[in-house]
Amino acid sequence: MRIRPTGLLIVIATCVLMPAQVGLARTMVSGLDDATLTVPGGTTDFPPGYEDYHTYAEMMADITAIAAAHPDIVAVSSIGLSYEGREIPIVKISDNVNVDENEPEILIDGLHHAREHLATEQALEIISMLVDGYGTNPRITRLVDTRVWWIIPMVNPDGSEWDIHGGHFHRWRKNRQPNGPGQPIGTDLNRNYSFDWGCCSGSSGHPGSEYYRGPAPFSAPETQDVRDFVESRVIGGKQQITVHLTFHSTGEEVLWPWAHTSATTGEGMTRDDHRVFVALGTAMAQRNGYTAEQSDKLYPTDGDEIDWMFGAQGIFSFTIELYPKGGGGSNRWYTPESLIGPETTRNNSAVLYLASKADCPWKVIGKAAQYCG
Ligand code: 3K0
Ligand code: CA
Ligand code: ZN
Repeated sequence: MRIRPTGLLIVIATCVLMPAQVGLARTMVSGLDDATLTVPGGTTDFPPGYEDYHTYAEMMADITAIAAAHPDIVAVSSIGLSYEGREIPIVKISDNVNVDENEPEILIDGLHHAREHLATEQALEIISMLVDGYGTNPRITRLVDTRVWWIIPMVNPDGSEWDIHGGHFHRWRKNRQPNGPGQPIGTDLNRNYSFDWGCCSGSSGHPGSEYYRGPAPFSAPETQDVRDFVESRVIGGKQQITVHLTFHSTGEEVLWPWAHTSATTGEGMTRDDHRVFVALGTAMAQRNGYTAEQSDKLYPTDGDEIDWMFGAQGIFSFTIELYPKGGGGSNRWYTPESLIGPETTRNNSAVLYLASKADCPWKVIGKAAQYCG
């Protein structure tokens, strides 16, 4: 096996994840005052009845504890800071986890959108599934041994904390980056990626919009962090990550690129690539009971993550919209905590299926020999 240097990642020392974690972030960031680094309004938990959801601090404590209990297969590091200076952690799961082995890689992220808290729970459930199944479930053991899993449970920690401040929900979507004096706050992180940024009426140029794309591609620290991490996985000219899932809510959908156009080919997407997307997406939807379709069919978006993942990095990338199905009203993101378990474990089979294809996604259309030698 090829051994590589650790590269760009900074391993978070265990001390960062204790209650003093925000203190450590403070030492790493200049020019920020205490107010920007504490939870707004002194919030310590989710609103009443939703306490089973993970706050940023609880998420950090959980993944650190899991890594400490399973140091052979779990490592936590950071992809960088949010606008307000919070570390954005990434969990690596694989055998020989401290070695950069030459194994197919799968990337999973959650919570681009602040109020979609179930997405963080989904990422944490996948971590638990892998760790609990390792050594007991043969399929999971094999998929940990032969893959590298990268999991970013909370891309938008500032937004998540803001959404729960003051003991009630705020239906917040964007990050918490200011847009200048007198302007509304925040960028829609899922409109801020550079691939065909702002091309196609799938985002807004107005800071007041929920879908504000930001003043420039990758103007948000959080999307920069995701970009820099993914680019750091290009080794010897080859992107090591082959498949990617980003979790959102709501709608119960499995969505693939393109998101900005109804075209099924072009801009680097071949007919075979499209067939791979349809095959993988349909197979995942059979496993979780969701609807499978091209992202654009839901509504066109531009500057979104999956278009960049495939268009710029060649990664087979899907948006999964979690429970509930369509409709659901203006509080549809706030799924009762009793459903966290059933509605996240529901996706385990789809996730394992995708990981099983990470060695050569084209094998699902019978073209492994042609594309993967
Ligand atoms: O790839 C996509 O189609 C993203 C869909 C996503 C979005 O960014 O508009 N839907 S959400 O905002 O309701 N989670
Ligand atoms: Ca490994
Ligand atoms: Zn979303």
